[in-house]
Amino acid sequence: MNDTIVAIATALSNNAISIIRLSGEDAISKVNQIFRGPNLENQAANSITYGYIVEGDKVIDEVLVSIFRKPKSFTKEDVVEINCHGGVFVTNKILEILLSKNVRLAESGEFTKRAFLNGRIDLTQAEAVMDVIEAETDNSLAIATSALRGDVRKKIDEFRNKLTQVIATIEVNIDYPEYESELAIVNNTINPTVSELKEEIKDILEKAKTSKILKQGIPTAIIGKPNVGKSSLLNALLREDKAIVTEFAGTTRDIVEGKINLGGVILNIIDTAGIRKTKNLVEQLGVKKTEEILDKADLIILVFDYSTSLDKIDIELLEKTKNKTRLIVINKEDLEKRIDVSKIDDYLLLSTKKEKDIEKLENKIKEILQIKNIKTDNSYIANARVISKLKECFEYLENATNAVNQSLPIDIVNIDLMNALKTLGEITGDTVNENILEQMFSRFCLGK
Ligand SMILES: Nc1nc2c(ncn2[C@@H]2O[C@H](COP(=O)(O)OP(=O)(O)OP(=O)(O)O)[C@@H](O)[C@H]2O)c(=O)[nH]1
Ligand SMILES: [Mg+2]
Repeated sequence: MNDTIVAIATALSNNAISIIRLSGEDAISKVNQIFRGPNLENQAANSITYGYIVEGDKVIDEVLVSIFRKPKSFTKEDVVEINCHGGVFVTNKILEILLSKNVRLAESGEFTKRAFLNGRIDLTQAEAVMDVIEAETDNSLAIATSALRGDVRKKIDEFRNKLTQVIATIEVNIDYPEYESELAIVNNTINPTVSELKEEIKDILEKAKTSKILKQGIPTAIIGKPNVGKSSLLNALLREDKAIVTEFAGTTRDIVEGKINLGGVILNIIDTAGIRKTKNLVEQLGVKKTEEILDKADLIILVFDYSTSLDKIDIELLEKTKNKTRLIVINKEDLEKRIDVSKIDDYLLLSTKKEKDIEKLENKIKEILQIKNIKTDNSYIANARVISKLKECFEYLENATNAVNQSLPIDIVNIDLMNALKTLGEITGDTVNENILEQMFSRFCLGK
């Protein structure tokens, strides 16, 4: 039997309403002890009751109390939600009173963990709860809600069923070898199912890169020599004066970050210190950081100045970024031309001061990243843990194929298939160890 837990489910800042949530055997009776109004223990499931939270004779707040009775609740236990006024003080006060009644403060993610342990949702859905909360675009939200509704679970269950049937056939053969020949099992059962599963998993893994981009955004770095207008470019894209812009070279010393939403894809943009040979230590450190960022970025915006000629550093930067996904911008088009563009194949000439140019820049980025026609369906899976488990599963299936090709006995093939099946079970949480659960739910917010 689970003890009763409590947590504040809403953000702790002065708000219109806060929600304090309880789950467990005594959830209703504990709240009833500090409630003045109709007896909560007699209230129906899925009801809301008006009244007051009291401490002794003292009224603490006027509240609405929602009651969900097991098993029809988020955790499959009795759940109570107190809607109180959204002051930080009053919310904490009600929490304290409940704690003093021997209700335990919930750990991060404990409500969702209970929903999982009590079998209301599987691990992919539990993870999707977090993904919904963290979603920042329509696309990432669509992927997360699809997982929350159980689409990932259904897909994995489907894979597991197919694999289980194959394994069952093999095991029958091991017990009753006279029943069907090994060759027939390989041709009629193992080969068709394994290759079908591999195809489907491959499709998911191929889409995973896009899914990851949709979920996490694209790390993008603006680089170039000092004073070419990198910070101006960031500000123009953000439509906000976030980075400091001056006419002096070496203005940006530390990185400045911003996010933009381009057609449903988030670009996590970093403005960097201008790259030059310098004796100034602070600036040198900034430049070193820039090089690290260069490695991590998936899109580089390399900026040159239209009014100055290219020098050694510019050529070096062109060289350094040539194998990266990059966009070359030649800025300050409004000034007199001094740049020689013969060394640059593809670039966008613009001025950060012109809104029309910034729109052109956005379209060019979309073109480079091919983010025009992203349509998400339920084969998009963005969760890193699920993806890595699917990779593992694919490898076991690949081993099984190799074993078949080497004409190894089917009980050897079966070992790989069993491992593949176990990996799928880890995705949904049917075969999962306590450590993974701990790790996963500790990422959650309190009260979730
Ligand atoms: N004429 C003109 N000036 C620009 C344009 N874009 C930026 N500038 C000016 O160029 C100067 C440098 O701009 P910043 O954005 O600070 O350049 P930066 O590349 O971030 O420079 P550091 O941080 O020093 O590396 C400022 O005076 C800007 O106003 C442009 O399109 N045309
Ligand atoms: Mg700058």
